[in-house]
Parts: sequence; structure tokens; C-alpha cells
Amino acid sequence: MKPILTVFADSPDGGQGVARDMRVRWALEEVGQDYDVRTVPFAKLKESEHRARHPFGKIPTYEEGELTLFESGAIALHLAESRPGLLPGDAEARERAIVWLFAALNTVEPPIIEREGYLIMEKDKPYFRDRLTLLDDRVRERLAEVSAFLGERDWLEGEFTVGDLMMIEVLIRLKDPTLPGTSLLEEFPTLARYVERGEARPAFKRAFDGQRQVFLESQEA
Ligand SMILES: N[C@@H](CCC(=O)N[C@@H](CS)C(=O)NCC(=O)O)C(=O)O
Repeated sequence: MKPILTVFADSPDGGQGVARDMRVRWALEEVGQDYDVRTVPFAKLKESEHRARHPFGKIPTYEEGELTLFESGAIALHLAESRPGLLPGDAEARERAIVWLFAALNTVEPPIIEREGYLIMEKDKPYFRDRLTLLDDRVRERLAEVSAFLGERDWLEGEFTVGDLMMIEVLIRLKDPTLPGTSLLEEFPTLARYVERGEARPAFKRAFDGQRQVFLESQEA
């Protein structure tokens, strides 16, 4: 039986691939794992049926036989550890790839998400501009650090790994066209090119098309 990925029935990102099911779709495509999709309407996320899969009532969730997982990072790691394609063979290199998965989620994503929430929720407040400068600078600090580490390399640790997949997915949030002033990534050409390399991967394209299709179908319904 194919694993089942739960995604938004009608993603607020308008099919731009910013929702967190995209990173799991990409991981599934990279390891060549077929999957089915279950869509959940926003209004039903917090109902008991979905909470049985996800204690916080969010997407994505992932079911594989008796195993139900939530947290996009945990799902991506599960896929990387259980199928070839997203972790190097060498033991130390594997651990380094996993470090980058955590770094993407625990160190780089939080300031990006904080800024994103601010752009959406507080854009009409009188203090908006002043605090935005502070939040922009916090993101810039992280981007400068990842950029310095990456340097001239194509990928963080030599070959493409689940660490790159997650880092690129986190950085892509800065390109969300539905948010104003999202040009921070362009200030770091090394990272902009890194993201482009990720987006050029055939597995990324298949994943992107998959989530877009769900959004387009939601608009027809
Ligand atoms: N840390 C979680 C975050 C999951 C999350 O916030 N998902 C968003 C979509 S990208 C969601 O379901 N939002 C709806 C809500 O919180 O009600 C992960 O990486 O899976």
C-alpha cells in the first residue's frame, strides 16, 4: 500500500508550494516513493479525526501502514533513513546531513517564520517599519551565515542530501510572492543560486506540480 500524505484541501499559499507538505512531497519524489494524498479542509484541521493523526491539528501528516508521523522534519528524516537517495553512505557524512536538517528547522526557519507572521499580522500597525527592520536583520544574519558556509559548493556537504532539501525549502519561504517585501534572498546571490539549483531538480518540479494540482482542483470544486 502506498503511504498517505495529508495536505491542505485549499492551501492559503495559492499553490505556490510554500506549505510544509511541499518538503515531504519533494523528499518522496527524491527517493522515488509513490504516495497518495488526503486533503483536509482548513475548517476540519482541529477536529478529532485529524487530531488523531496530528496532535496540533496541522499539516503535513504521513501514514505508512500502522505508522503515523507528523512534523515535516521527522517525516523527511524517516524517508531519508528508510530509502536510498537522501543520505550519504558514509556514517559521518550522514550525521552531518542530519545536522543541516535540524539547522534548517531550528536555527534558520524560526526568524523567517517570525518575520512572515509579522508581515501578515501587523502590517497596519504604526510601529510596523521599525520592527520590520529588526526582523529583517535577524533573517539576514542567518542568511549570511549559511551563505558563508556554503561558499562555492553546490550543496552543504558535497552531495545533495535531506539537509539541503530542508534548507532550500526553508529559504524558499522568503520567495513567497503573496508576502510584501520578500526580496531578502536576493541580497545573498550564493543562496539565491543554491535555491535555484534545488528548484531545478526533477523531483522538486514533480513535487511542486503535485501540490499545485491540488490547489487548482480546489478552485474548480
Ligand atoms: N513544525 C511543523 C509545522 C506545521 C505547520 O505549521 N503547518 C501549517 C501549514 S505549513 C499548518 O498546518 N497551519 C494550519 C494551522 O496551524 O492551523 C512541521 O514542520 O510540520
